[in-house]
Amino acid sequence: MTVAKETAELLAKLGVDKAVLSGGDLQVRSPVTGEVIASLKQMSAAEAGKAVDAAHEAFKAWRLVPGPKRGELVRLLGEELRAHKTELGRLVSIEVGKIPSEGLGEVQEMIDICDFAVGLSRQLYGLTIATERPGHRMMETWHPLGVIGVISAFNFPVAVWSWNSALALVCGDSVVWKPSEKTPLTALACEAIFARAVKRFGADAPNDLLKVLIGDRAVGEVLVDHPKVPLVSATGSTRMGREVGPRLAKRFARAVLELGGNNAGIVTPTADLDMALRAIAFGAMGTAGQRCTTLRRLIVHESVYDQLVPRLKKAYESVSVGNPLEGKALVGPLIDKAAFDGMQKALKEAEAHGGKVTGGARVENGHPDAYYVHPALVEMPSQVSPVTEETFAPILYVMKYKDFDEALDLHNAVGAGLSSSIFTRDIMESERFLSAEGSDCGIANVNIGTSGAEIGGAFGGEKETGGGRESGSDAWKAYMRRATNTVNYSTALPLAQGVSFDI
Ligand code: UN1
Repeated sequence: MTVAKETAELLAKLGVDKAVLSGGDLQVRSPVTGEVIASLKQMSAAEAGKAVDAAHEAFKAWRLVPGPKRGELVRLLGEELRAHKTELGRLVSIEVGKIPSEGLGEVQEMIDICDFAVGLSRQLYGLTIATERPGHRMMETWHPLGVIGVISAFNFPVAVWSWNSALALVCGDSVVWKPSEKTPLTALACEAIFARAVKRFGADAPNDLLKVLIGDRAVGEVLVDHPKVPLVSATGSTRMGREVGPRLAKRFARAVLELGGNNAGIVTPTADLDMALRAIAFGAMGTAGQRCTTLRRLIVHESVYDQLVPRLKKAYESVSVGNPLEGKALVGPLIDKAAFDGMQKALKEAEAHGGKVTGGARVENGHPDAYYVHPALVEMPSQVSPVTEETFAPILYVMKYKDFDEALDLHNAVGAGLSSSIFTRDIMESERFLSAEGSDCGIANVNIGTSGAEIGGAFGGEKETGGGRESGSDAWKAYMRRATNTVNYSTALPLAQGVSFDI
């Protein structure tokens, strides 16, 4: 069966109307074979604006539904995702090229955040605060915010939507989603799955709680500039964030930006090298290097360099690269030719700066429009460009260090600040890495890799990663507005700070 045919069958099972899959000019390709698997119609900017207006009407009704009841809708969404995990996971593999366990893992991440949000729906707590005035009570209340704009990237085409939407929905918000142009089919599948949850939920769910915008940059811009969208959560490159951030700031809208990562691991003299090797291999080569949390830099103590790096090179040389749908390879394709070209350019530049490259060549598989590569390990004499930049491909730059302060300096000396890790059995090193003078990233790990975070923690990073936090912990607060309330239940009117104003 061709990939296109399998895609059509999966979409039918997931409940996507066949009619929307052809007749448009947005060609969707599977990176697995490079073949076109659908041609979608794109929305105009005017249609996108109407979608936001409709979602705003939905918000006005949804904000009045009690939080725990809103949680019930997300519970149903989690049930629908469980029921369709196999099909949706497979569709992720087809549209993004992920190996089966990673396609399914992405859907599991959606189910997990739904469970989290259901619990959260009964825990949207505000504080009661001591007031300085007698006969008064002060408290804070969290209210729904409005239409939440979600702009997502190709590499986690459905999980990132779910992190934002599960929280937004229990917080009383509606969602307008602009998926990557490279992965609109998984978005249409999520829309159909969500529609089923809404149907089961019944009449208390307004229409238009979720709108999906299929189109290019122009429809994304509608979300960014629309006065009825008080928060845009955008995942993508730092370049994209530099455009989106100031536009949102201009109209005082909130931004949750989850941008590039240039994540490093430090391997210290006391590291368990077997464990480090496995963690590095998954972190750097998994998902073909196309996670924002992918391990891109390895900073290795000179005393263990010659034990670790030759073993790593062997792992790079022997890793299986190939068709993820056949289920044996560990590394699937890059998303497209541009990703392949970007990788080759970075490798050339690294060589020009004295880098020694292992791997990096294209793997032919009989599909001229599919781009499979051997992951590349590059031993670098120093941390210069392209090491300092994020190249969205499986390249791991390896560098040596002598003393721990130098390792920390190297670690923090890049623009991005998403994820980080240290491999050590020395508690002082581990604690320093996690301390105020240690890793400057939003995620800092010990004896595990940089990627594969669980949904329970807040996800995001500092500096050029954009500063946003999604998913667990108290990330929900970005999706609500806080009101501080003071109630006077006395018969007097004392003013705060001892001010008197007797008329
Ligand atoms: C991303 O690449 O945009 O931590 C998200 C991880 C995944 C999410 C990655 N849970 O690798």
